[in-house]
Amino acid sequence: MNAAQKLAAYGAGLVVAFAGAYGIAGAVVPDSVVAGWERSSTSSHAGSEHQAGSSATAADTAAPAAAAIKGVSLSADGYTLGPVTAPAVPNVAGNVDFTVLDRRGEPVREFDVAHEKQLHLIAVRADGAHYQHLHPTLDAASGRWSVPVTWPEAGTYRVYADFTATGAKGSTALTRTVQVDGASVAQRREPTRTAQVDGFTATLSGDLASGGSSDLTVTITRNGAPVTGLEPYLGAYGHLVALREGDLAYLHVHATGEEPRPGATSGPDIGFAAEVPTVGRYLLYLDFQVDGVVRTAQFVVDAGQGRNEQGGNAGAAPSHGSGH
Ligand SMILES: [Cu+2]
Repeated sequence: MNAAQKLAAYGAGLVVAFAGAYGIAGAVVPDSVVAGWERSSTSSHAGSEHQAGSSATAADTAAPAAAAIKGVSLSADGYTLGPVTAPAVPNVAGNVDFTVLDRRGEPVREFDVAHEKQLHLIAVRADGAHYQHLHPTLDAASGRWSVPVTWPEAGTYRVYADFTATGAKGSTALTRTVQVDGASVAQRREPTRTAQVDGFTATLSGDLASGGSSDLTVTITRNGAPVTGLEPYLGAYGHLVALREGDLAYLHVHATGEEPRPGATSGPDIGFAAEVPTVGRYLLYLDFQVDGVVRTAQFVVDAGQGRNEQGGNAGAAPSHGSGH
């Protein structure tokens, strides 16, 4: 087939190509992975099963991966994040207010609970500083979400609404920018795998690789001693958000392992399965809870090229343990 014929056949060819991929690669691409592609979900709960079969071509795997990139648009999956009102200057308490609109422009009023909340709101300055993870409340009558916020410094902030509308096939992450007036100096982001927060030290181990699932472990210590009192937070012992430096694409990564039982504790390790779409630098934010207080540790990690993107197999499916 020459280039022109390929172009002409491209639209129909997509369907055929996927059907072919299922047929040829059915033995090496688990149904759960296909279902994941169809949901365009970045959830990593099934991460251990994500591996590209050696018989699948790069094109077969590249298209679903590209479709899974979230949090770079104010509109996706038939939903739109309406205008966001927020304090316009730093150090003034106010509210972040917004609605999620459906295809007809009507406010969405019904949401499913995911990770214990109907909607997760992430706010971070464009340089990766001043991360906040908030849980707005919904006015069910109007569909308006609201949560108190104070911006610590001026700058351009990105806010992400991560939600599953009732009836939707999966979760959606929409984003807008919020401008906070005043002078500001951007922080430079260099790779770091150790974070100090409130006397806790969080250390990240494991490597990020593009195109597949990467196992990461965060170890929490306090004064050099392992912390074994990690408490469940949002249905896990840790809550990890990854943003891709450059476009701040949003990757919501959750802890691996069983959902903790209420009252159970864990530590000092928290395991994650992370999927990053490309090589490059990623900003990681880990929320963890000890003694009822949620703290955030920040890491900066450079992702290398995944083995499955070099034509080989992604490797054996890792077995995921939860925190120990
Ligand atoms: Cu949340």
